[in-house]
Amino acid sequence: MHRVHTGDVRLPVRLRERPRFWPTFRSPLHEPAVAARIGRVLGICVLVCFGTGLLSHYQYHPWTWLPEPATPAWGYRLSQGVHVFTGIACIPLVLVKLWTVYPRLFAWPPARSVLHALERLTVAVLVATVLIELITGLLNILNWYPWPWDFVYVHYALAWVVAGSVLLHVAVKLDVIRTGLAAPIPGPAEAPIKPAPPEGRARATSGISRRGLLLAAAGGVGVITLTTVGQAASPLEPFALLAPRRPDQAPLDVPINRTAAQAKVGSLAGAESYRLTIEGPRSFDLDLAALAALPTVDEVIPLACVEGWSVSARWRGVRLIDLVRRAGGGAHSAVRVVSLETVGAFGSSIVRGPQLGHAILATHLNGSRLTLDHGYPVRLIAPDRAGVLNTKWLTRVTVS
Ligand SMILES: Nc1nc2c(c(=O)[nH]1)N[C@H]1C(S)=C(S)[C@@H](COP(=O)(O)O)O[C@H]1N2
Ligand SMILES: [Mo]
Repeated sequence: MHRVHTGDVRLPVRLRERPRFWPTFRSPLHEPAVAARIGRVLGICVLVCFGTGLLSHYQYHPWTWLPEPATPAWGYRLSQGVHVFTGIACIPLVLVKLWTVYPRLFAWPPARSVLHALERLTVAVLVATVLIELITGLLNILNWYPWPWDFVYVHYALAWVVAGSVLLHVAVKLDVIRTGLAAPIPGPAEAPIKPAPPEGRARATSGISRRGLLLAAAGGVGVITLTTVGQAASPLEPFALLAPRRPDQAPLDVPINRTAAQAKVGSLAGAESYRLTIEGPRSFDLDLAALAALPTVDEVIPLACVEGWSVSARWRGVRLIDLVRRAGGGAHSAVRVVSLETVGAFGSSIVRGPQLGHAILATHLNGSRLTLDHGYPVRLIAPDRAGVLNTKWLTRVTVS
């Protein structure tokens, strides 16, 4: 039989010919000029999202030799906000990008060589992991975890696979990307694309120009950003139609991540017999009256949740470092704050390094006594710190 040489394997001529039923695509919307332009913006969003995600992960699992910073107070708010909004912006971009390149799925022959087959496999991994990453991230924003595994762990591990696959993809496609970006896209005067005459079962798209498609992608990103960013940027709050938690609609202007009833701490936190125990070389207890008699500070510190909302708030309470000193510790101590809430991962957190000097055991929020849902009688708040680490309903502080 006659054979053609195609790199590292030889295909029989029979296989080289596209079967008659196989679809073909002729719309210029599927050209590399469009795919590369969307891909460039998408790639930047993915990398920024990856970098800010690493910063957040570092807060969760601090490297012991490098204590978390405390300044600027809004540092975590900014990096977390950028993470969530670049991630959300990726969703329309990925959909448009997949749409521009999906004809490649029907390339014939499906694989020209072993290397080509492997390359297609890496694209499949890239698409699958990006979609899982975006969907799990989005569901996390909606506070919905319809899976049995640990979100944080899977989201973090897959992020590395995504980052690696993106780099590999860019490396493999470098020539196509270069040519695509160099090819001009006609301006608004361009006539809508006429469908090419069908050949076999050819598919063609009509009605929208290449520039129109790029503008539509940009519009999609704009709309989704405008309707969500209000949960972190106050002037845009009225537009935050898609944001599940909006500071302007929350008690004391701070959204409640988890209520006292959900955490099953209501009766303990609200009890007259409440005591805060400080454990250290010189342990002591504070009841509500003793707590209220201590000197307080009043500071504006943002609260930034990994679920995408953040808000600046005024907190009043006792400096944690004052209690730590009284218990026999100091600025070098690692301090664990423990909640009345005993189930789940949010029951305690560690404060140390620069954050220890700035941390407040807050009893008041935005001028009012803390509500039960915000962590009454006392909760932690520290600057430049992940929201999840600002433990509510404290019962114990352990100095070591
Ligand atoms: N004990 C306890 N502390 C907690 C939580 C919790 O569920 N339980 N949620 C954390 C999270 S994820 C955030 S974002 C903040 C939210 O505080 P707020 O509900 O007062 O806004 O509290 C943190 N402290
Ligand atoms: Mo959170």
